[in-house]
Amino acid sequence: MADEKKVLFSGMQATGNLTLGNYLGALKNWVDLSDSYECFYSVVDLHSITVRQNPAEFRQKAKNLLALYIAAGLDPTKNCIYYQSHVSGHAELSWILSCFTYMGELNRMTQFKDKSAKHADNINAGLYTYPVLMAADILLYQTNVVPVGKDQLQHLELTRDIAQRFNAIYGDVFQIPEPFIGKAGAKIMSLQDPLKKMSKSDENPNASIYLTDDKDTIIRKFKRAVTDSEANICYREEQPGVSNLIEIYSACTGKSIDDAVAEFAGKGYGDLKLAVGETVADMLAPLQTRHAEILSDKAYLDGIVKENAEKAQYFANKTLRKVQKKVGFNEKIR
Ligand code: ATP
Ligand code: LTN
Repeated sequence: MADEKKVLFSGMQATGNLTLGNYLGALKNWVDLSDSYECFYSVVDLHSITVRQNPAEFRQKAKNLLALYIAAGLDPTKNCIYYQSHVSGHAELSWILSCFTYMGELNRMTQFKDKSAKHADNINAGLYTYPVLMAADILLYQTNVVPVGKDQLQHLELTRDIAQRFNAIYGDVFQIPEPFIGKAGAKIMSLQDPLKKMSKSDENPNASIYLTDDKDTIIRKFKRAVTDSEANICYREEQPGVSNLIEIYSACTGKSIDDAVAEFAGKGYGDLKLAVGETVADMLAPLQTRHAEILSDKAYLDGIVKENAEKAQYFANKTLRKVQKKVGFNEKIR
């Protein structure tokens, strides 16, 4: 790439309202990293149809998500922000890579196991080959780093294995990507069951803080957060609920875990919950305002979508052509 910056790729699915977990575990890190890399941030809509979607709602959710990337602070003139479905190379490379992926590898993927248990009536082949499409997303742009939450590490390991396998046969075609896990907020837990990760598909709305929740809702949800009966604010495995609140506080304020714990020494759980609630609400307020502004400006958003899809397509095609040639497809006559 022109300025020799390293390449960063990441994506999120538009399958529901984004949660504080998505923000602290992914989006916030994306913004922090965006100046240092050549960045591609995709709304991975191809991945989303592994679960049934209502078309009209899905279209709107994907648009909301794309606007949220921008509202969170990603400059769409510097970062390539686009819909995965607008760049055909993702699906094309995915097919090729699926021929270099073993069933045994896919059988081990925990996300597949979780999602098949959740959607037992629709265990489709796309759900199964989902990690191969993810590998294609990453390898298509010669990505160096992939910022994700801890839950995606297994998919990234598989991506590296596929890339190394392909390179061992055909030479150095793919860059081998590294995961990037943020220091704070790598795994935000459910407010109702602190042993489970906060997830946008959780049926209990009190379990998650949505990025669109207003201040009252946020404070109410934190007040109801499940803690324990120790009545002592500590950050330790035996107190997962309280530790999660501390983790959230630390990720939002930038304070270390130790400083956060020290700040609440001698205080009660009620004080902690209120402080965390207010901090989160204040952090989200400007993002919510900006999000509404972006969504109301159709011409602006359409321009971004078009320009960035073209940019992504250009880089994607470079890798795709090389791969097609390496595996032995005849060249297209142009
Ligand atoms: P779903 O409930 O639909 O599976 P999800 O909320 O788990 O969704 P994803 O779309 O799978 O979210 O993930 C988007 C990004 O957010 C990924 O990088 C993922 O690692 C990160 N992420 C998701 N949940 C959390 C969490 N609780 N804590 C930290 N990071 C998270
Ligand atoms: N599988 C991821 C979303 C995703 C992704 C990617 C993340 C699809 N393609 C490429 C990083 C890089 C998820 O469920 N969060």
